[in-house]
Amino acid sequence: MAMVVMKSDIDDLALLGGDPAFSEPLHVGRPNIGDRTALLSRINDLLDRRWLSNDGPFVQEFEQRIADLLGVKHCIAMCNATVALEIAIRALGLHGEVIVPSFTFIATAHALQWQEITPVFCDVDPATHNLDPAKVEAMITPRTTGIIGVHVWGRPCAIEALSEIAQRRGLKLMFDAAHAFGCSHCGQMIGNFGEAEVFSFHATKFFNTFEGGAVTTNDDELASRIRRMRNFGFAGYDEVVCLGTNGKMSEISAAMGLTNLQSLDEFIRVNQRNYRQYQQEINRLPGLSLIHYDESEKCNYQYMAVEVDPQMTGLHRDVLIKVLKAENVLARRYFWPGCHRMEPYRSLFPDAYLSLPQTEKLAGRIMILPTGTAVGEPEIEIICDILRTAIANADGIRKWVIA
Ligand code: T4K
Repeated sequence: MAMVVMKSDIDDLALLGGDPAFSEPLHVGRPNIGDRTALLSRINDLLDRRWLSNDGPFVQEFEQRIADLLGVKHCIAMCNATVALEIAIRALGLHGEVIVPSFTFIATAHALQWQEITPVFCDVDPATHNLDPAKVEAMITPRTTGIIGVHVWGRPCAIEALSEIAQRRGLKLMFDAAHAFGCSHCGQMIGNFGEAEVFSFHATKFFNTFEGGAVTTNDDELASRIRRMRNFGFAGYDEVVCLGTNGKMSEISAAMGLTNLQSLDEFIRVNQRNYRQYQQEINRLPGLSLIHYDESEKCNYQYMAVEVDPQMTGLHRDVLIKVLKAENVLARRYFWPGCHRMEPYRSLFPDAYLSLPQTEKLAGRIMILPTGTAVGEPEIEIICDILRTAIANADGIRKWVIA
């Protein structure tokens, strides 16, 4: 990655006419890619076998490896996490209303609405960015059948509190664990909680299978139902026993997954190193705070989520994102503006924001900075210099942005 000057003066900033710090864009979701030779050899194998999909040997091996890694009885690999969510939701028999956070990727809500189940948006705890269990109970109505917690940034939800509510109120509980592959809670791997958990192995996740996802569960009967639903409802060659869809993972995705599993520890090590560097640098900057990862648990450190307090920085999060973009640093605003402010939910529930004050605040303050194997020490140092220079010159930048 070619770079130019360090940023120390307001005139150095590209937004104000300086040269961009990076000659090529620095992305948040740059894929981690493991051993190419191993991947190409697996691709040769699958081509030689002429077995490209439909529960092939790589998919079976991949599922077994994931189940072993997570210590869970069943892993059902899927084409992506959105379809995996849809299938898990249907297999659990959810209907009517389901409580979800609005502070999540749109797929969590869409997976419900797609099957005409109403997502009821519940506010999050500002300390964890996850569903606030104290607010969940008030959202339950006679139509509620379940709760979907999301382990946002890979930090586990309030699992015990949500389980207690679900049990007491006779609701199903599942988790969108799209961010939480490789993370643990109280020493047990995410993948074991609720009735089922759903992972994403999309290209932008620290562990990817190009596109992909999985449902994990310790429930034998639920696992069989999900397997059948993933394959059109087939129970044998000619026998269809239920409604199903096509959620299958392809062999080439499983080949990528098996290859990337070999580098999993390395990907996590790099993310952790980046996290520690960001932590040191960001926490010295007034008004910026990097989320805290519990290093006593297993953690993938994949999202460098920074909360911007505009009162202290003198700059709104969106202005900082503009400053970074001019330097070719493509920070992201996950999950702005919140699902409730996106269609169809904005039109369906125009007043939802009234019960989502923490979601609204967070969605306006979080920015995600680049990490992963495409980012190293020098890049992080420059990104933090840009932020430092911008905050130190907040007045000048504000005048420039307003002009
Ligand atoms: N639940 C939750 C909580 C989720 O966060 C997600 C997905 C899901 C469910 C559904 O999972 P999947 O059905 O996708 O398996 C990205 C990802 O597409 C999405 O998977 C992810 N969450 C979400 C948080 O981020 P976008 O719209 O930001 O993607 P995009 O195309 O803007 O890419 C992000 C950055 O990565 C860009 O700067 C470009 C870069 N990039 C992207 C790809 C695909 C690369 O450098 N190389 C690439 O191959 O959603």
